Amino acid sequence: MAKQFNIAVCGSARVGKSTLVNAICGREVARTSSSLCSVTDEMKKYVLNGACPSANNTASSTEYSITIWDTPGIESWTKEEVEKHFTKIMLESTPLCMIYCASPGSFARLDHLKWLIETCIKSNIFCALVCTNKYSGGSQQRASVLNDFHTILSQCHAMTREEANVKYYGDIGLCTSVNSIFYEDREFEVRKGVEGINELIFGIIRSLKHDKLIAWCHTIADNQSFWLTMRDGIITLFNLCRPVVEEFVQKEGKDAAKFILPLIINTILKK
Ligand SMILES: Nc1nc2c(ncn2[C@@H]2O[C@H](COP(=O)(O)OP(=O)(O)O)[C@@H](O)[C@H]2O)c(=O)[nH]1
Ligand SMILES: [Mg+2]
Repeated sequence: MAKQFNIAVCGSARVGKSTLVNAICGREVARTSSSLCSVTDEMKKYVLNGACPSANNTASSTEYSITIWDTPGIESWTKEEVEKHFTKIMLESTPLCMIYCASPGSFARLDHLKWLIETCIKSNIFCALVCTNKYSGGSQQRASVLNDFHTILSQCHAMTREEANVKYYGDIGLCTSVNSIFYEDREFEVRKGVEGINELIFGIIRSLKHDKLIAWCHTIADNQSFWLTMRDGIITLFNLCRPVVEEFVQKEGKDAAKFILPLIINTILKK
């Protein structure tokens, strides 16, 4: 039987949740929409299936299945809606990570987000708060979203690190801003490339442990750009956390190592 993992993506309609999921996975997993009438009341699930060949190249492989839960395109997140949808996700699965998206100027209510984060902390679910489509509003609006994220996370845990535009709050969560696809504003002649995606993925890698880390690596396995760009950082990181990996291998047995090592080795060897 395949190992099952879940990731929850939350936030209002059209803030860029589906676009972010595709940018993280490095391929088109979720359908995005520019249409204003794209609002549906359905919970969407994207299932990534795959198998990881064993380290010694025998025929055996470990199968895995990762479900990404996309909350419905509701217009505004009332407390009841947030609780209803997230409780539904929690009943069906315990996500390894909750990715909350808000774009500059979008409707983001701190009290709702606080409930969501507190619920996640109780269940040991890592929270990544992302200011999506960062150039879609002014820099002040962007700063205000990031400031809200910082305020709410620092109420739960003091900030422990800030690096590459990512703020970390212990093993509870992080916050950052991204531009998931090319941005162009013809009127003001502004053009921006993809920004912050690799840093977000890397931030989550360095925050998760054990089987959650493995599942996250599988989620981003097809993201060539990430593995190529962040190669040096990944090598350093896995050297640094070697004791943890060794402890894990001892505890969980060789199967776990077979699961993660080919993935890391393959990506590190790629030029
Ligand atoms: N340039 C740019 N456009 C984005 C970004 N994120 C979302 N969009 C656009 O915003 C619209 C809504 O995005 P979508 O991912 O469907 O939002 P969702 O309803 O939250 O899933 C689409 O037209 C996307 O192309 C981004 O980071 N950069
Ligand atoms: Mg969507």
